[in-house]
Amino acid sequence: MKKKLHFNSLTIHGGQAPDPAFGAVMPPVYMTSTYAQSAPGDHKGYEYSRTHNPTRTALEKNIAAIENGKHGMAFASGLAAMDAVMKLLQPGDEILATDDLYGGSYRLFTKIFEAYGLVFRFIPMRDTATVAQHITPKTKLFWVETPTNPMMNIIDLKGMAELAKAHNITLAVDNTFASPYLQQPLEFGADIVMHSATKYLAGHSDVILGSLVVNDDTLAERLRFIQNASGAVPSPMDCFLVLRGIKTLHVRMERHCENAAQIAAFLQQHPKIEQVYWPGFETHPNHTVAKQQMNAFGGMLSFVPEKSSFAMAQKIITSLKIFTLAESLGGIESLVGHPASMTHASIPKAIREKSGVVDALIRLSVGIEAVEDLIADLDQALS
Ligand code: P1T
Repeated sequence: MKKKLHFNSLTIHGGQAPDPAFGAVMPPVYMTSTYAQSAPGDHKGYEYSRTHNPTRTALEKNIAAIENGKHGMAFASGLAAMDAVMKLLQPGDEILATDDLYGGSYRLFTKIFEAYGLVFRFIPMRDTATVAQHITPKTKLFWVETPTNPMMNIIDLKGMAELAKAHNITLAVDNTFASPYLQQPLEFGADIVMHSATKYLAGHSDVILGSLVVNDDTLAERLRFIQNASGAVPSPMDCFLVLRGIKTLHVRMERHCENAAQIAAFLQQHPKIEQVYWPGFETHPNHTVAKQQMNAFGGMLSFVPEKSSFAMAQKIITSLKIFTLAESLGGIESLVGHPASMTHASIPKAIREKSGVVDALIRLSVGIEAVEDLIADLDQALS
């Protein structure tokens, strides 16, 4: 039996082999929509690029390898991947989703899929026992983000998987914030792991792409059917870019995590900061779970300035010089975001504030620049 490679080798070699045509070490970008057949149905495994494309196959195999799963699928965006998962369900089915999640996910669920009869309940998932209370015979899917966007809540993946199994519920985990470098949800018993590969997997803020990884053959077949039938697939060039990004995932993540830890500590002791949300703090409500299921604490953190002052939050955001004010996260460059007006604006104010997304909340995607420069930037903005 072949010995399984370590994660830091799988990012580079997982599912990859030199291209059979000329031995290209990187998978060529197969810019083709269709493939010649020598007789009807007689082809080399590829017929039409919505169904499959060799560059996409290379990426799909690689993503499956780094998530320690069997089947990988790539989509035109993270939301397109989620859209495919929702199409597994039937009208009347209930979905329990975490109450703190990406605003676009909330929008997809409530503004698109509710109209097709799916029923969503957004609940706090920090404590598995609370989740259990919301299960009904119609509950078919758990939608989990951990760490959550943007409050950095941690959800117990093993506990959720046990609960899901006991009630025959599918557990889907959005692993965007952690990346497979930090945690591999299938290992804890999740059924589906989803990524906005736009973020850490691609890592360079130059592409939009989504992915799903599953172990179950039947589930993979159903999702592949939806992928082809609905057609929200990425271009070969985008697949190439994400594949190239993944090859450095482990070294980037190491630095993202180191830098974020130092910035979290800096903000935590700063007199003008009221609260810092980062799962690496021992005082974080689910720090113990984070330590159990993650290899480190990630490159994301959120904070609120003193007195929860929106005016001060605005002043900090606009004073930053290295942190760029922009949507998205997970790229090599540091970004600052204002969830209430940007990534989470599609969640009604009263609902988003219940989960902590107040107007004064600031989110940081800590990049891999010299941490001294990042801390100096925050220091000058805060003064
Ligand atoms: O942007 P797209 O690739 O479609 O992915 C959507 C998505 C899904 N899940 C999570 C946890 C996400 O953070 C996102 C996208 N998020 C941002 C753009 C953001 O700035 O939070």
